[in-house]
Amino acid sequence: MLKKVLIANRGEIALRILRACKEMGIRTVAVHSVADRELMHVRLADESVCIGGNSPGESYLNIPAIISAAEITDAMGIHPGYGFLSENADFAEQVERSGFVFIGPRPDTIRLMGNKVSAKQAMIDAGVPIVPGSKGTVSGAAGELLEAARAIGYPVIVKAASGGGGRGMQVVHSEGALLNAVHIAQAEARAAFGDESVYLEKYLENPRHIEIQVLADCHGNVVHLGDRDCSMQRRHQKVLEEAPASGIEPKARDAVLKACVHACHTIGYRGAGTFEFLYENGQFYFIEMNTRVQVEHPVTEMITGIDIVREQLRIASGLPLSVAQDDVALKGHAVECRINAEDPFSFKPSPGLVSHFHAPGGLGIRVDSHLYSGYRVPPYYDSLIGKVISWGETRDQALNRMQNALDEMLVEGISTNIPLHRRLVSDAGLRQLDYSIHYLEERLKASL
Ligand code: MV4
Repeated sequence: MLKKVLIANRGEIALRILRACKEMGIRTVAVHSVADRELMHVRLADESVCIGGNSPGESYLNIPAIISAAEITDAMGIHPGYGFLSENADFAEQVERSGFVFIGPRPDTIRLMGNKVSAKQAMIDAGVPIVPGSKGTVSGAAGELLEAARAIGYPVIVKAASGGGGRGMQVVHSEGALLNAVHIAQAEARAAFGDESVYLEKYLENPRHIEIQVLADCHGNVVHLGDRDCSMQRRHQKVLEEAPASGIEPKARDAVLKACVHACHTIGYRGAGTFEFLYENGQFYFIEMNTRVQVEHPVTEMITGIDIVREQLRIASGLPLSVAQDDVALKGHAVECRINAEDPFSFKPSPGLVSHFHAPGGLGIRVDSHLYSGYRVPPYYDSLIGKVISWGETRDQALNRMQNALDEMLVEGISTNIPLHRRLVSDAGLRQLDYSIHYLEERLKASL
């Protein structure tokens, strides 16, 4: 077992990783920026190292500083959390070359999935259903583009091969708009990722976003932990997630779960991973794979009883998964509300002093948050200040418990999106499963 782990992240996920390490008897090293000295996990870690200034580039994205911190503290493994360097193949490679264990997939797997075109090809080879689209990347040549789009059928979507998470996409409804959209997408992709390659897909108008959690060890064992529905989003930021996804065709779900497990075997996947799909008219269409622990992993933990971070630490230690597929039972329903320090109407970030914090509780309620009374939310990082997760025997019970939890929760001194969540969990469209990925933005326009 890894004896000492460096946590290369901040906020709630750093605390989440620290809790798993402590439970397993693994010593912890917190690395933090100047502004993050007062973070809860920094106080609780066995050792801490200030690795640089407040901008992410000076600290949480500063590869030499993080590896130096691992060297001086004699850490064995590095857990990247989510965001920051978690899906940076070069970081994973440098971690391993420096003699540490990267707690995640092999660097070449991260690279394979980081390029959305090679990820889709890997899924084709493994028999995972994908969104129909161009065969690989497309050049800017008019003839090739028009032919590819005509074969797919309009509307089409232009995506950056190095993109993901919704950046640099263009929807095209007719032939006349195609060339210009491709050129815009290429310019944006070059500016954002230093890689102008783009590809085309059939644009699905009203899908849901369903994702599948997997775990794979280095002994050839792979399990899936069921699915999640992450359709409730605004500007590509998830707001509320659930497990399991409701109202999915059982045959299509069984098939896609098996296909994901099979894909892990064919690519030799290692670690925790998430297959992202669009789901429309009873069909799953793969779009991307995430090679990290996700913000919404707790909803899966709540319905399986499996600690995903603990499994990551076991896998990185060379141990087998603690469960076989037959041991994985999905029980009840879980909902997660992401709590952000932001104005609930304008969505403007709201950093500052949390004068008072009171976490909700009760049966079936979990709070993953680094907040405490007197904590100052710094303005330099994303606005997630915690997650409230509820579990119930049924979806309605989970949502009712969430309603109570949100009513109890107090975060004073800053603005949060708790008022938005209180309206959302009682929203008729959400309760009746009558939504797509566009639902929340449409409801917000109608001032939910
Ligand atoms: C799509 C799509 C419709 N059709 N691809 C956005 C984020 C990136 N991961 C993929 N995204 C989309 N890809 C096809 N072929 C619609 C979206 C999309 C979306 C996907 C998931 C969750 C929220 C979304 C919001 C807007 C658009």
